[in-house]
Amino acid sequence: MTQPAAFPPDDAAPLRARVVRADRGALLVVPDDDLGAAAHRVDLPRDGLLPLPDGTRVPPTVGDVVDVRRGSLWQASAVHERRSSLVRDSAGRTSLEQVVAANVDVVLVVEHLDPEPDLGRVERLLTLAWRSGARPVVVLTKADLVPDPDGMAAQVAQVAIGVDVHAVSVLDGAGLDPVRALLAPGVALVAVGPSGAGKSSLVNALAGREVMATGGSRADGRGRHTTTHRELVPLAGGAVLVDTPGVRGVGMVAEAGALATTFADVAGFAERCRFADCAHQVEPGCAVREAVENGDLPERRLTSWRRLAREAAYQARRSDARLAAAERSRWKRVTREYHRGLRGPGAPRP
Ligand SMILES: Nc1nc2c(ncn2[C@@H]2O[C@H](COP(=O)(O)OP(=O)(O)OP(=O)(O)O)[C@@H](O)[C@H]2O)c(=O)[nH]1
Ligand SMILES: [Mg+2]
Ligand SMILES: [Zn+2]
Repeated sequence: MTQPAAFPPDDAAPLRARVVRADRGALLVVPDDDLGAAAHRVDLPRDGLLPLPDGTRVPPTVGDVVDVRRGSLWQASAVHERRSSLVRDSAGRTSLEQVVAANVDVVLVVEHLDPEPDLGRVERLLTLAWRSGARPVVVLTKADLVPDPDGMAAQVAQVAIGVDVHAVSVLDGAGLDPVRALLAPGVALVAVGPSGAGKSSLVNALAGREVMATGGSRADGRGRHTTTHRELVPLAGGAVLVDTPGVRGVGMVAEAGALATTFADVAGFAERCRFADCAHQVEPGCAVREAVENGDLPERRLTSWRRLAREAAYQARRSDARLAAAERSRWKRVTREYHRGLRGPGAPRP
């Protein structure tokens, strides 16, 4: 990749750059004040981590604002505070969470209308989106393949409380205008959803040109991921969008507030339960179960809430256990250093 002499400047002041793509040892970045510019490669420290303002070292992710300096090579040296981070559960070596995208304003929860939308998946992705600090918007794709896209959108809207739901087709352009209305200059979006939902097709429609490869027809309706890495794409009008590969299962990341926002209906009834810590199972005076019995709350909402709440609780325990282990090893180290200090700097080991 070519490196114009002016990028980054060859002096002490770091350049603010936006991460377009994060790979193991290197980043692709663009100048933060010119997101449509050609991307450049910068190296990462050997451990692949960069410090946040509070000193924590994290793997930089797509959408991050990083400081880039010129040494013998172009090097990323720090990550700026993230104003939002879309986090998913990960079985990663160094962390239980993966930041899918940082500094996004809008999370597009992309789900197909054909095959039928999976409401549980929409609820799960909405919860991740609410937790991120960005605003979720649901985009239902392939409206051209179903007879009543608006009726289906209305059904999905019932599980997407407080969220705009748009049925769109990239084939005939139906429904795209309200999505385009989100694309103000400087706005960053991320598209999440299952493989084959049409995320990359939507990105291309919004960009007005073929920026991402899209999948061919899939005889079995599943399997092959067309997009294989996350990437920040400049759209028409100065907005940017992170396209992501569809993921089969997205684990929950514990966060009660986000769950209560996604399930504002359940949370509303729960305020009237007799016990503040009611699990809406067998407790007497449970207003949530009563609402289900009266038909005021669809039963699948309660089932769905239970499933995600259980998962979030499991996650919380897992991350507590990990924190406790980290704390123990920190104390071991501190104690060791303390004893070493008592022996004096040059003292021989016993
Ligand atoms: N009929 C119809 N087909 C669509 C529409 N949007 C996408 N498709 C088709 O759906 C298939 C999958 O589209 P992609 O955009 O590659 O899906 P994706 O979500 O990016 O998938 P991954 O990259 O694997 O996560 C392709 O064959 C598209 O042509 C639409 O609005 N209408
Ligand atoms: Mg794709
Ligand atoms: Zn209850």
